Amino acid sequence: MELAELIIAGDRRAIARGISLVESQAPAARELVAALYPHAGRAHIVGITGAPGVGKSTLVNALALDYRRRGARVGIVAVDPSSPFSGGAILGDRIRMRDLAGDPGVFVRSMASRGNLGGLARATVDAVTVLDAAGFETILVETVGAGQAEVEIAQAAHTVAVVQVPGMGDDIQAIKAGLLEIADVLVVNKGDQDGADQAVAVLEAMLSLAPPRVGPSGDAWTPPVLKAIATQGAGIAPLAQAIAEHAAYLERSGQGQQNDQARAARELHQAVREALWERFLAQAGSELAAAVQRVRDRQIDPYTAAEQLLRDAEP
Ligand SMILES: Nc1nc2c(ncn2[C@@H]2O[C@H](COP(=O)(O)OP(=O)(O)OP(=O)(O)O)[C@@H](O)[C@H]2O)c(=O)[nH]1
Ligand SMILES: [Mg+2]
Repeated sequence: MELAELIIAGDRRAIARGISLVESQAPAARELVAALYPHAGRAHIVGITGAPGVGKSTLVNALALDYRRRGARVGIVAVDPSSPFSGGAILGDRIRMRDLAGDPGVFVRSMASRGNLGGLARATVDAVTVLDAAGFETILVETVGAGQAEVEIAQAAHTVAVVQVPGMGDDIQAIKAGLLEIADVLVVNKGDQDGADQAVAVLEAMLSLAPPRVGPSGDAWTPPVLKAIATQGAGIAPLAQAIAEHAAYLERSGQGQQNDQARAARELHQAVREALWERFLAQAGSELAAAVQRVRDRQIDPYTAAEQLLRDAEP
């Protein structure tokens, strides 16, 4: 059987090979994604994002156990843009996720950046496609922070949970504005530490200042702020519930369809940009390097140089 067929049939070794392939971004990865794409699109994709050490992996682990208790198959992708090598953080994730080891209804995979964040975002989206096509109903994607790659990854999720911890107190930089914007659900984890209720209050106050999020049907979504103690499994069922409510909101409000449309446009536009650039590079060759020198020496401005190169590269 072909790799794609094996993945669709849920073969674990094939899934692992498929993810390695998309991670390598080798030419064969495109063929695999092409074969899997029509079979994906059924999973609910949940992004779990937040600063290093806030407890994302512990939360993901607890959430996955909760989903498993209710019989759903769960795929997990942990993205670690900070570590270009397979470093300690990833090993840590693997160890913490040991509760799930050996469960055939769970598939856990860590992805490292190898120094190319754009490539990481794409590889992660493709890895999610592999898990989606393999029939995992819920896919949890753990990402750190709010850099460009994380925002891209978050945009690929249907529901984004942003994780914070107490102790941000009066500190106004409590949550980066960008993170608040992408949050569909907010979690104050480490609820066993001082200041958790205050952190919840601060986030709720910030949310009350944000414009209401109204879907096409006029139905609004207000991101809930939940408290959790991931290490004790506390607050996990309400988090799963909030994620399910957001999924239901996406469906009934038409917002989900609108997001899907925007996502499809973004992914296609990005693919066109990349394909055009690659084609241009293949044709421009040494002329591109020569043009860079002329721009550097101010013999020509970048815009005119670009026009000339594009004209010359025309097929
Ligand atoms: N006190 C307390 N500690 C927690 C809680 N949740 C997680 N931790 C601890 O916080 C530390 C970091 O947890 P992780 O789950 O690895 O956090 P993370 O956000 O995935 O970390 P990175 O992936 O490295 O960004 C670990 O020592 C956890 O045991 C909690 O609810 N309360
Ligand atoms: Mg982690």
